[in-house]
Amino acid sequence: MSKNGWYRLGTAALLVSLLAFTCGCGIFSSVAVGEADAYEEENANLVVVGFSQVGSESVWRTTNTVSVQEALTKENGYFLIFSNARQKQENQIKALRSFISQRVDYIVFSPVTESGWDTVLEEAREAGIPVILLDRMVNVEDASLYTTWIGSDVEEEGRKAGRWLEQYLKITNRQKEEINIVVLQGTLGSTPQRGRSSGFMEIANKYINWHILDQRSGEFTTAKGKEVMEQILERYEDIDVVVSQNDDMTFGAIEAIEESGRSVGRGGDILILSFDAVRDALRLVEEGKIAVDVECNPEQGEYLAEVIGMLERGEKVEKAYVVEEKVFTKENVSGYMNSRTY
Ligand code: GYE
Repeated sequence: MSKNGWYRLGTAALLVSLLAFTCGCGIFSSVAVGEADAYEEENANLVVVGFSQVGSESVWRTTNTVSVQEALTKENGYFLIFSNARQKQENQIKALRSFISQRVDYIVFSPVTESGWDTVLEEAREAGIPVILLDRMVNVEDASLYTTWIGSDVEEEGRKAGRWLEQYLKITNRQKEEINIVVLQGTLGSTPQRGRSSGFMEIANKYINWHILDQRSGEFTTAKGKEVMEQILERYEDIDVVVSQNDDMTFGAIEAIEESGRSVGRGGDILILSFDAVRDALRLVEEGKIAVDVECNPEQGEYLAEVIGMLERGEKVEKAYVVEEKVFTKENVSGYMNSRTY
């Protein structure tokens, strides 16, 4: 449980007791019956979880998927039904309805965008199935339509990027300069796009010399990030800062910038501010190509298992669980390179 910190929930002891609870049944009590019956009995004791994931648009996302799959294993007492929505809300709604008709014990989902969930969540409630939101949020009239949410404070992530730029301009004596900024946004209407935008703007709005030249969506992917950055580079001669709302778009943006003959980095033409902090991006922080990378922790599987364990035991859960995150720059990144697994 030490990985990235978990400041509102649980202890290692809680996780250990969860494992003891979920592994203790079925398997050992089935010795006297036939093999098929034993199999049935073993599976009957599993907690059935339907998980609708956003897609596989980024390294962050695939790490998040693996984290859930590794936590909700049969050995740990779970039967996981996984569904990949390929970044489409209609696919997620279909997946949720299919989980409802299969009468799963829990629905877990990371909503691609925030709006449009009221009806299907009502259906889940009518079926008596608790819904756990992972990573992204929904915007619903009635908050009791979901049981709890586990994720990151993406608004604070946006502020962290803004504060870094504020400090950097201060120490390099550029506070009075006109600073031209472009924002590569993630999926429009998604929690990280909205939060990282508003958090960054909260800082940017304090400075009349920070100009947001343009904001466009690169949909959290490298290909789209590159395409959008190319268009922006053609349109604007003088860009000082690119705020790219995830590392995958950053990889594409850096390619586009370098192909246009401009350079990235503190001594270069354009400063890159990025989010997620996956290993390949941390390497670019080390090389100086990404000026700052605000961490977003995708390893939420253990926390999810812990929360389901609490619900299984009839314990009260909080409405929100937020994971702790760091900020990486050239100054501190080397200490973290070896332990980064994704
Ligand atoms: O930053 C991005 C991903 O929702 C926080 O989604 C997540 C974001 C993450 O595709 O890489």
